[in-house]
Amino acid sequence: MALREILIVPDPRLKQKSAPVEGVDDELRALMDDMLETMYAAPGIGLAAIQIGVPQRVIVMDLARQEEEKAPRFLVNPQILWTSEETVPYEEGCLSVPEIFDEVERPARVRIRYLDYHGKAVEEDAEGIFAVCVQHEMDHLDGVLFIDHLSRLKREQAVKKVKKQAKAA
Ligand code: K1U
Ligand code: ZN
Repeated sequence: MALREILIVPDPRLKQKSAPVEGVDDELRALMDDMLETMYAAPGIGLAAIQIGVPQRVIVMDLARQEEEKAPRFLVNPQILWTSEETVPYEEGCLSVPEIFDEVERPARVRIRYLDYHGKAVEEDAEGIFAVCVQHEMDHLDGVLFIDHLSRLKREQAVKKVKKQAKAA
């Protein structure tokens, strides 16, 4: 396993659309292992492959609390089959937009389909932080960041702040 570098805004690679994966093999599992290690180290609760510069439709997540046992999830070629009409606000963050947090409104519940770590097709319903995180990560696969859901002013301020942080580092 290896730690990978996380891309930071305004890196143009974060705006690209990721391609579907052909199948789940050992090479893809090695990528998912690297992504999980990178996400835990950050630390974060989710990571899309494009955030480490790999334009493939792959997501890792772990929503377990610190005191709980690790519960990694691997989502390959995820699709949203249904979204609730009800929406909920959640204060989101992103490892590619460090130290910026803001409220985004998204569907409260979604039904998703994906391939797991072993290539098995899974269909499940998500709600709460699982629904928020899966929608945030699936946005990454289409080149969309959570700040793209904010006003233009807030988005530009966020990118400016991240650039300033990078200069100071
Ligand atoms: O960059 C990412 O996509 C990961 C992002 C996921 C996310 C967070 C909040 C709402 C939606 C999606 C993060 O993990 S940001 C860091 C974070 O939320 C966190 C870090 C440590 C402990 C708990 C949370
Ligand atoms: Zn993100």
